[in-house]
Amino acid sequence: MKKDKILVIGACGQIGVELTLALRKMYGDQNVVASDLREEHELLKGSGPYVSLDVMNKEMLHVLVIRHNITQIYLLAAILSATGEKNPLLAWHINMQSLLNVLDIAKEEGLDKIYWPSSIAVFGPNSPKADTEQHTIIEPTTIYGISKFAGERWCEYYNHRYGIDVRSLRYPGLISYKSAPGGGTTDYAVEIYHEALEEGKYECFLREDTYLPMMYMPDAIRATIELMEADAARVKIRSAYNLSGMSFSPKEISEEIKKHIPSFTISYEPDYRQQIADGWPQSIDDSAAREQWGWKPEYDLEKMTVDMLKNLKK
Ligand code: NAD
Ligand code: AKB
Repeated sequence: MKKDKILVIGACGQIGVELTLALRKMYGDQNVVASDLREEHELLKGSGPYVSLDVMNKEMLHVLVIRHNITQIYLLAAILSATGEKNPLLAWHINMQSLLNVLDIAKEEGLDKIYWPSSIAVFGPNSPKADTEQHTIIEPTTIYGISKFAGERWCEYYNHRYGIDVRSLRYPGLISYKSAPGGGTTDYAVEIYHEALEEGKYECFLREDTYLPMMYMPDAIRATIELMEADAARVKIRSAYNLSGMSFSPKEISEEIKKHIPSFTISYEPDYRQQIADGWPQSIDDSAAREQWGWKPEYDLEKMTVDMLKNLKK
């Protein structure tokens, strides 16, 4: 069992619940402190320490880090793309200030490692659409993407200037069944499984031909842990790594679901999220992650669909 003491901020969100449980398995239940604004998630209850925390309150965060002898922070609290467009100034404020609070405390307390996720949302309409490379045109047009891009620059700055061991991934849209997604453009790919089982039909807020990069949660959790466990010398990119799992459109995922639920039907009613999706890549080139720390995804659309439907039926 490892000696580190970890704080997960935003532990009750879509990624936070599963990441906290995975970290507790590796580091020991008592060595992973979960925290969030929300009430403790059902799946976390009884599995380890939980603290109610607003990451915007830097003083409270600092006290918590000292009191619990924290050595690593995973910062997952954020406002995602669709919610961000409804209140851009709030999204900017929360996404930036939370990161600055964490980076600055890491510097003051000499923390060992920081994890903060970026997103494919850093890319914009002028970026290449297919196999979008690590280093290419990055001109995000959503406030979420702008905040992620600025965050990447801050991470690299704190690494180069102060030697903070910050690591980051540009997650694609994440699909999972344990904890609900929170206000993203890729959320349709989670909702569709729930509605297929509960209603037998789904009205999609994106057009049928909207290809987006996606990833099943077990792959995302493994990628996060593999990046954080990698030798520091192998982590050459200190902004954020491109990460790829699979790419599909609403039509393709609906056809995959129909193989299991033949009566399932889908209809399309694109809304403001279509414009967000249209600005993002369709697929991602993650060769830097593969070459530098050995990343390899395990799930494709077919394998993920079998697992999602099996688990949601339970
Ligand atoms: P989420 O919205 O499901 O969870 C975020 C959690 O943060 C929530 O439980 C929320 O209550 C908490 N939170 C919000 N404000 C807070 C505050 N002030 N103090 C403390 N906690 C607060 O998000 P997620 O999908 O789990 O995403 C986690 C991170 O991963 C975010 O940075 C997000 O941008 C990034 N990301 C997610 C995806 C995805 O598809 N889920 C894709 C790319 C990047
Ligand atoms: C969103 O849709 O906002 C997120 C993301 C891709 O960052 N799922």
